[in-house]
Amino acid sequence: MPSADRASNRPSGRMNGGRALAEMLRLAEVGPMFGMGGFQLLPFYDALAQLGMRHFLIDDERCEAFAGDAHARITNSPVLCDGTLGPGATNLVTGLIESLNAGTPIIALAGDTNRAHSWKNMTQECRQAEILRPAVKELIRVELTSRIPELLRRAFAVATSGRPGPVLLDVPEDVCHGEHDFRTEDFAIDPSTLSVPARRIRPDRADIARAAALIARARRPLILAGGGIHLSRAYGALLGLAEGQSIPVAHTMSGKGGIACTHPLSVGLFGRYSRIANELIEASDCLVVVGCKLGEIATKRYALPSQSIPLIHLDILAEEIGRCRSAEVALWGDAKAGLEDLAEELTDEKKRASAARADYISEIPGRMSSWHEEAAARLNSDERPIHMARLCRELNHALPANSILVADGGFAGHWTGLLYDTKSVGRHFIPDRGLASIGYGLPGGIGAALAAPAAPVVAITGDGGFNMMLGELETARRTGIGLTIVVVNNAASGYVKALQHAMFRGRYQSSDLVEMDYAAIARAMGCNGIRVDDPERLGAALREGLAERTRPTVLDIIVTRDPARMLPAVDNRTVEIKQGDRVA
Ligand SMILES: Cc1ncc(C[n+]2csc(CCOP(=O)(O)OP(=O)(O)O)c2C)c(N)n1
Ligand SMILES: [Mg+2]
Repeated sequence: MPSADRASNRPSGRMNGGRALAEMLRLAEVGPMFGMGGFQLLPFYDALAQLGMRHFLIDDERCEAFAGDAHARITNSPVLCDGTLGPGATNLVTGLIESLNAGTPIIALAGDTNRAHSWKNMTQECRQAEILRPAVKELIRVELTSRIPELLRRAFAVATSGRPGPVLLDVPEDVCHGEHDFRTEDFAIDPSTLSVPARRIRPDRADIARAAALIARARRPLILAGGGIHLSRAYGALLGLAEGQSIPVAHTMSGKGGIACTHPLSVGLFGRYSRIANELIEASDCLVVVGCKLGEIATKRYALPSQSIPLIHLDILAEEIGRCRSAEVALWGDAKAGLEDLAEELTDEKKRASAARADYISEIPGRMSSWHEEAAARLNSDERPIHMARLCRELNHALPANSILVADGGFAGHWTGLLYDTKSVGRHFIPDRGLASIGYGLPGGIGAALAAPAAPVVAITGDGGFNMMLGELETARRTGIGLTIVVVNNAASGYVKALQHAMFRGRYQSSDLVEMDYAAIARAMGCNGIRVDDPERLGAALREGLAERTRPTVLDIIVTRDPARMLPAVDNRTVEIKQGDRVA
């Protein structure tokens, strides 16, 4: 909505706090909202009904935060999640921390006690503001009905600026139910704060010049791209620098899709799991890290990259630079702006760089095909139960370029992080690497399917993660989305079982699950359900799921139960793991 229309559309007059909240969200054009009601926020629900706004009941508040997180990652605009006093608010914690760590813009609402009675053992009362405060970028307690528009405006500004994140408005019952005479001016909204990035800041010019000089001198520069590329929508700028200067690009799990995995300059995932990227990092003489925190997984527990390799670190949060690895040049700024400035500074180098780095660039296809040859037996395996690598290969074949794969926190995420290829730039792979909770897959898939109704959306989850969230199949069905849920059924908390196999000589404790028929469960819940134990049937089953546009399909995939073969890319029997080591 252009600002003029927004201004003429503003309400005025006497209304309650819930209505004021809804009116502001209407003007902000937030996408679908997710929540579960309770008494405190009911005026808000009533206003949504009167205004005809889209709001989805979710069966567990943790899931609404996950669904909202995936939705916001696709649209780069904040999503609203609401929870009632006490358990509703505390259930939001896990999902909000995912968004906080991943930099996803979210506006959360929590109902709180009526201040006339608080701290007198009111039902469901707890110290929720203190519990939620470290889970969000900012917690705003709303003390006056009259200040609702102003504080929601503030929430958008915080959620979408700098490193984005979740902002929670804690709204006491009497503030939500209370009334105020509002003026039209009260409902002003700054359109630039309604999507990420709200504002762009450019790195210092002198730092850009130093970084460009370092890149120009390098024979084997390499870009390490993180999730910040998506938040900054830096796709064109990344490709411009990579192609213009002949620099390959490796990515973290969250950074997958910064350039298409199928692009000749993409060298795939780096860090804990890698095809050829880690060896290229070790052989590099200049690393350009963009929108990436260089945390545990990206650095193989801080073993990568070696200290001797000069590193340029571009990040929107100045204090992230140098946290895990010192940087030769610190570029504080927006990823897109910084990459554009680097490319501009290096314009005169283009010709020389492409000639000087021709041999370097031509190594990549050779290295990739050696990796493919080595991995072929796994990727093409026709064993039963199904090999995880074969499942990833079938996903690569069946999913079109515009599809979105949401990956759960268990093995599913690691396997697909390593082996799944996005065929175009953008958020086509969504893993919950902020907090790496299991259970994100199904609700994340719901959020993604609502955000991109025209795109085929697949959520891949472990059976443990799916068990956690089974109730949300009801939500998925009610919303009428054509989501395909791939359940990696290994009848185990596989990650735990694999580590117990590798580190504790197979003394398994609390890592087995009962074998379930998830396809039958799905059918009983009114969804499509297909059980697959033959790898030859994977492609057809995926295509059937993708063809369902109005109800979810659960593909129950029977995968290896051998704990020695559950870790991606590693056969545990050949890996010596010492106590204290982490391999996954
Ligand atoms: C909420 C939460 N609890 C525990 C963990 C630790 N964890 C990581 S993977 C995993 C196993 C999950 O089992 P499943 O979803 O079946 O995936 P699998 O590893 O078997 O593929 C666990 C328990 C976690 N990541 N999140
Ligand atoms: Mg499992």
